[in-house]
This record gives sequence, C-alpha cells and structure tokens, in this order.
Amino acid sequence: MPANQIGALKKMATVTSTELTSTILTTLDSEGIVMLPRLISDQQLRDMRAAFEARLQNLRWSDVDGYERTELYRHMVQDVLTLDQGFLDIALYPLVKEVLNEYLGTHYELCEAKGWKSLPTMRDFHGWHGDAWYDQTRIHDYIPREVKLAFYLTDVKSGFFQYVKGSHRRQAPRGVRHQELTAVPQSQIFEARASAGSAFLFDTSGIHRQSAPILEPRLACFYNYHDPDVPLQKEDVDYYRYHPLLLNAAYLGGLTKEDERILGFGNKTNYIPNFRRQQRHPGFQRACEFAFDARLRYLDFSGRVSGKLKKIFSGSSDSKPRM
Ligand SMILES: O=C(O)CCC(=O)C(=O)O
Ligand SMILES: [Fe+2]
Repeated sequence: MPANQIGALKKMATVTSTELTSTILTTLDSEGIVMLPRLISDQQLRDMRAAFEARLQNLRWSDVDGYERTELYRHMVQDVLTLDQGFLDIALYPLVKEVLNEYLGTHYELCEAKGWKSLPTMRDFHGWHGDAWYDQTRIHDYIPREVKLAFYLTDVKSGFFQYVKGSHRRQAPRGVRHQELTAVPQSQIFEARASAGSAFLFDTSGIHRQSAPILEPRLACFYNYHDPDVPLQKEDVDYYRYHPLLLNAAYLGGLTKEDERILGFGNKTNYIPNFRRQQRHPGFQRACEFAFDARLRYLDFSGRVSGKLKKIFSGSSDSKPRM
C-alpha cells in the first residue's frame, strides 16, 4: 500500500466517523481509489476465507457447488453473499454506505458480488482497462458512476491491483493498450500490495488491472455498485451478468430499509425470467452428459446385480443347519 495512504489510515484511527467519511470521499474523488480501514475481525476473515476456499475445491458439477471456469487463469466464485455473514457485512458496512451515498447518490444498488482465485502466471492476461458495463450506444454524453469494493482474502504481494490515479471519469470505459500509458510516471500508479482483510474502493471508469506476474494464488472479491436503472451493455444482458443478487436468508437479520434497497429487494429491473445462458462448449457438454449417463446406468446395473447376488447368498446361508 502506498506510504501516504498508510499514514492517512493511521490518522483515521483518531478521527470521528464524519471526518473519516469525508477523508475517504475526498481521496476517492481526486484519485479514483482509496484504501479503507479494516472492516472485519480476524475471526470473520478466517470464516470468510474458509467458506470461499470450500467453493474453490472443485468445479461446479451436478449437485456439488464449486467454482466456475471460463478462462485459464481464474477460478470464479459467484454470489459470495451466500457464503458467509462477513461477505454481507462488508457490503453494507456503514462507512462504505456513507461514502457510496455521497459518491453515487442514493439510487445505487449492489449489482454484483463475486470473487475469484487468480492462478500464478507470468502473463498479463487481463490488461489495463476501465470497466465497460453500461450501454455506450445509448449513453454518450456522460459517464454513469460505478464503484467497486475490493476485498483481499489472502496477503497480496504480487498480482496486486493497480490503478492509474486520477484516470477516472475522463473517458468512456474501455480496454487500454500498454503504449497509451508509457507517459504515466510510476508515482501515479496506485499499487494495492496489502494483507488479507484489506479493502479498497475504486471508481471503475479509472484505468486499472491486476498486475503481472502473479507469483502465488490470490483470493479476492469485488463488489459492484451502480444505478440499476442505467441501461446495460448488450454482452452483459446476454450473459445475465447483473442478475438480482442471490442471498442466504440466514444472514439477512436486522437489515434496515436502506440495506434492503442496496441489496435490490423487490427490484425486477434487470431480472430476466426463464433465462438460459448461451452454451460455450455445447458439444463438449453433451459428451460429458453422455459419459455421465453411461456411468449412472452402469452403477444402477451393478447395484441391481450385487443386490441379487446378496439375496442368493443370504438365501443359501438360511438353508444352513441352525446350531
Ligand atoms: O483482479 C484484479 O485485481 C482486477 C479486477 C478488475 O479489473 C475489476 O474487478 O474490475
Ligand atoms: Fe476491471
């Protein structure tokens, strides 16, 4: 974490909550990114990490939940709000809400809450970008605001998040080529090298990436807050990316009306009934289903045969003379 932000966080320990909110807001406004003070206890962090790692044990398959895989270097964990109370608590942390209320206005919702394990690689597989999310064919004259809350579940020394300070709200979000940034001095690049449990907020229109190389697996989650009434870009509608949040009833005690609004209770704006995602590997999936069906048939058949054999053997033991 940059030294100036560590200093600011230390000072925060002694200021009131209003001062803290306004310091964070000022930095978010001017730099587009800001570290937050610690939001959760060590025990909560352990619980969150254990729940997250449980999802990383295997690919989602049949009745076994797990991670999703659509690319080489990341194992995606969807809908983290269902995993542990801590994931919901940070989404609705009072300081986070206060900052977002000022930065986004009071019509925003949490529109996505997911995380992933980034796998070690030397490749810069993601690249510099601003997050494209809204329909740029319909919105040209302003940049709708979107903020992400990032949360590290592991210590991050490599493959950390990088952000070009002050690059937010300048251009409609898009991919950015390396050559476009050659004039940017190193001092203008924020690097989130930070320990497990660290959190930061960033305006997603600013230029950012996960840095390369990634030398050890990184577990992190990213929460996406924006106005749900802003029309979404076509590819995200087709993918049903910003589906209404999936929640776990066990964690929803004590919500305020504002919390319910942020979680999108009762809002069907981006809900798509009977959604079916386009298959990316239909032939491969059919082959897997065929092989699995064959396995179930084999298990069913061998189960029936062994049941019959057991009956025969237990029948023959009945005929043994009783002692
Ligand atoms: O994985 C990272 O550090 C970058 C994530 C990112 O670009 C995003 O969440 O918008
Ligand atoms: Fe991004």
